[in-house]
Amino acid sequence: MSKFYTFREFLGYLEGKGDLVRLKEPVNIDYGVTKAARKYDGGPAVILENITGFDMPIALGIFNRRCNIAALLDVSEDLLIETIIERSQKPVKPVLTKGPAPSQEVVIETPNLLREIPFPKHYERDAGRYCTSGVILAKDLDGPGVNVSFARMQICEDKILVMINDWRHLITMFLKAESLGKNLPVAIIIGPDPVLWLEGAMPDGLAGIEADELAVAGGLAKAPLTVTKAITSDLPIPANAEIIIEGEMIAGKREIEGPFGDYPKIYDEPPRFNPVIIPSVITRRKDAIYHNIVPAMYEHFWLGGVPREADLLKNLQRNVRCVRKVHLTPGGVCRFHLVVQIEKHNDLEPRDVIMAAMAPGETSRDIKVIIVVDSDIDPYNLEDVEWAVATRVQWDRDALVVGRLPAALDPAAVVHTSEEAAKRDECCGAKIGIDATKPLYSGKLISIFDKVDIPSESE
Ligand SMILES: Cc1cc2nc3c(=O)[nH]c(=O)nc-3n(C[C@H](O)[C@H](O)[C@H](O)COP(=O)(O)O)c2cc1C
Ligand SMILES: [Mn+2]
Repeated sequence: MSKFYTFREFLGYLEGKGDLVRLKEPVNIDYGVTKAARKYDGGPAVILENITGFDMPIALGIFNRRCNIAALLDVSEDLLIETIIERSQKPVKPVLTKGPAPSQEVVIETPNLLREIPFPKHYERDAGRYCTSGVILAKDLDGPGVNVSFARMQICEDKILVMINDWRHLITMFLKAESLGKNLPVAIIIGPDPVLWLEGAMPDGLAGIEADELAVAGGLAKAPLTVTKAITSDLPIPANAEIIIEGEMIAGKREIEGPFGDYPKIYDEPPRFNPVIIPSVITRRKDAIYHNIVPAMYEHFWLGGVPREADLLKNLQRNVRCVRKVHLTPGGVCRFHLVVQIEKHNDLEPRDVIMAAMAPGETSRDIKVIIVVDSDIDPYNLEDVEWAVATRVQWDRDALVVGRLPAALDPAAVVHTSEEAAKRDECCGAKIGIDATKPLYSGKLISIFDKVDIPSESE
């Protein structure tokens, strides 16, 4: 069995290997957290111990490095994506604790959210203070399973405005409850067992709407999550989380949310009429740590990108067997630019890969550029990928552009979407596929595509 980490155990693990710094100087809740995160972006995790006006520390950058996610699953980094695919298909049901739950040590009724928890304001034009690290638990009215998903939440004193895209399970569940005139009970989990974050970012292709996502998270850890009963609903909630906000998503209610500086490093600000959560109770550990994800930094990219790579690899390999590896590059904010490595048997396979990567799906929606490379190119080495593009592509033959496909949070697509469509939140954009593989006949001509080298006996 691999090691199972609670949130604070994982912080302890990072600290133990020198991958966590503690900062004691005062940090302002407005922009100060962003400033500190910038300094350590892509580096060690950080605990800000002194947030002005709050007793609670803030932890950030826990997934600053891709290898931290591999460490969480106790696998080597090169097996990370395959491991996520494999384990997501072997759920392990949570166990209900009979004893008191650490996540309910303190109970705060009718809370003032802005006073109780140090939610930061991250960027200049953000509409306010935001919760970026909470995963939202909800149950379909007819289904047994619990859904888990991330969504950005604009925090007001007594309510939460939550941005949920049209195609999420969470919104499907809410719309169903709403059509029956019912509110949807939810629990927002901050600082859960970190496998639950990974699960909360998992696309539909790995955890369908019928899945019990607490069990999928258990599958990732190869050990059950410990849960307890929520106070104001029958949702099972993680017993070892740092902070939990219980509440309801209110039927018939929408309010304008945003702008918000999001993962593409731009402000997302069409007028978004988003659902409203009214909190009933906050429960937390006595010495709770708030976990914050600063948008548009590495923790945000890896958390979004790694589960998406698993979704893509599974989907592409099902459709086109020559696919070996996939990489959503950090320069493309781990969403927009995809490199696919294949073992080519046939000159048309790259086109199949390109079409499969553009086919409808949660991950494909964001992808704008697909570069297909041969097995001698390392898809994680972007200089290598660029070299393949430089030496193997003829643009009139090897590029395939498809226009007017669904897109999300892409500013270049937004400006090309008609006003009428934008009103319906239908953003559409173009995608390009680039076949940067060698043609199969090349070996018969001369070895024109071979990389320069010296004889192996000279090494
Ligand atoms: C840090 C982070 C923030 C996210 N924010 C949002 C968001 O604000 N709105 C949204 O619809 N999806 C957001 N997502 C993506 C969804 O959480 C993710 O696709 C999830 O699989 C949706 O789950 P569901 O379909 O089960 O509801 C975010 C993902 C991450 C990793
Ligand atoms: Mn789901």
